[in-house]
Amino acid sequence: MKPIQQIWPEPFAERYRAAGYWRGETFPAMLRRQSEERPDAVAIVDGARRWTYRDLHRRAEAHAAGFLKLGLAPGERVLVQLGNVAEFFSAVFGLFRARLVPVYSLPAHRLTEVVHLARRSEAAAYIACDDYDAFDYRALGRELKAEVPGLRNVIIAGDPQEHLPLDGCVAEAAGLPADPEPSSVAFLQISGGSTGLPKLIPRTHDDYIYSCRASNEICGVSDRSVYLVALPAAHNFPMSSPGHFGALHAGARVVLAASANPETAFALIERERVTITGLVPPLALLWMKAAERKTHDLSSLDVLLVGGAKFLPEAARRVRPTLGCTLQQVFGMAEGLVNYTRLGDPDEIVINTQGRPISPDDDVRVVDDDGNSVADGTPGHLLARGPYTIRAYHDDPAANDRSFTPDGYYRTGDVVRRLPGGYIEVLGRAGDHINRAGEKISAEEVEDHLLAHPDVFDAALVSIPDPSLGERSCAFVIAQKEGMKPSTLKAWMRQRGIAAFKVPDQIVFVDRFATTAAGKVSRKELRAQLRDDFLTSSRENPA
Ligand code: OOB
Repeated sequence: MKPIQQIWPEPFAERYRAAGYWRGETFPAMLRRQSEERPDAVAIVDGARRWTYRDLHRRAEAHAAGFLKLGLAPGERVLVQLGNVAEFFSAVFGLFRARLVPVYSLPAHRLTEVVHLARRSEAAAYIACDDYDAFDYRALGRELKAEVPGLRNVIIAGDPQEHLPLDGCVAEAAGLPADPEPSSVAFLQISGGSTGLPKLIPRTHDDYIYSCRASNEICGVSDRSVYLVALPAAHNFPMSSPGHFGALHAGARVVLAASANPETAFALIERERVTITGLVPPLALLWMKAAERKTHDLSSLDVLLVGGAKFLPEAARRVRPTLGCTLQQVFGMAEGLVNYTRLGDPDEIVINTQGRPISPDDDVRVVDDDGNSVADGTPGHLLARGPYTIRAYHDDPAANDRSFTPDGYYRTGDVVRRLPGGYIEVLGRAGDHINRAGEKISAEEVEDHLLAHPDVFDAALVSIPDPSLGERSCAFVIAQKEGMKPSTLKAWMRQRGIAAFKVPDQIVFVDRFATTAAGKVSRKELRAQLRDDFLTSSRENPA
């Protein structure tokens, strides 16, 4: 088993400790502290279930002992694909306590993605819901186990069928090992991924807890806050910006929404007096529209964080008039760096920028194609280094060479402008990925799937601006055979065992791809050209 680690060069680690960012706190210690300080305060609300901090702590300890009793050994990895359910928390805190390492998979992932994550992380077990959002994860667990022989246990919350019940994975907590080291890896987050399948992001207790704690301060989260998890709990945004882990760190209450649609979410905001939540831009648009009907009392909502994709100024301007709360834009990434507009910022900043970094020690550079710093106000590539930004992905030397500079900056892949006061305006992506409502899609990965079809000769995936999704995906395909239909190819893609958001929104068949005089174009140039031609022709011939 490959060791999992995240190492900052010692002078940096020393500075981050000395500055008080890394305080030697771990997730198990954090939950224990809360269960001692506020045992009866409600930590998790999932439908009719309300778990206090004491409940959550006891359940986590029992699971920790149960997982070890199953034969899982400290340091082993466990793929977690749970929806927004209370068990997400008891299982994940149980894994932390047993020194097991959760690997977060999104509920939308299908066989291709979970197999990749399980193999790359060498996962020994898989934890999922029986059924969530009308999908049966027991069947997925069965296929996963068949594909990945090293994965020994499939553990199911709810009706397990032939698998192990999560409820049954409990034992007497006496004799648990000591808490993990604060500098050890707490979990593997997954990258949005601009090339190929998701990469694994090892985040330490020290660095992640710092980002949650600092986010709480920036977003005004205290033990009186109520955080609604509207986005998938496993995603970095609702996890740490300030997210459910931030909320738990503050002793606040976490309310789980099974869906982010306004009907479900508004009812929860009213019932639980939710004070803060986070959304991707298309959902924020939907909420603003739904709020016009004034069906629910949303007066408890203080702060709405919007991020994951660019929130346009016209939409940002409407947050307060429609939802009656303060907007905070958030521009973050699972690799680390997170930027927020601040609560007291003037409207013009909140509406037009994606915020500024969390930490005084976030070392952010904006550079040209040759790596030279550009003047503030000039577009360039964003590089980041700091107390909660990783220095390397897990087990991926090629990605590490591409994604990090020799002096340790993470190449975010984002093109930005830095404005006065260190505020950042995101202009777009340098690479070819599609940011579809906050879900990141790698052009390369989808093209690979399309090329696997026997009748597809070549394919290029590009992003097209879309009024509701921000961006949608459009595949240009050269078919080997006459008469292939977009719907047939889409249906075939859906059967490939990939997350549904990766199936192209639109497929355009073309006879050939234009090439340069030399007969060669890079994939990047080809995608750019197809996109430009498409946008020009749709402007000239609007539908
Ligand atoms: C968040 O994390 P990821 O890892 O899914 O995606 C990161 C990428 C960024 O590199 C950027 O391309 C894009 O998502 N992004 C934004 C944005 N926030 C993220 N692009 C424009 N405007 C924004 N406000 O998406 C994430 C993680 C933590 C907090 C918030 C979002």
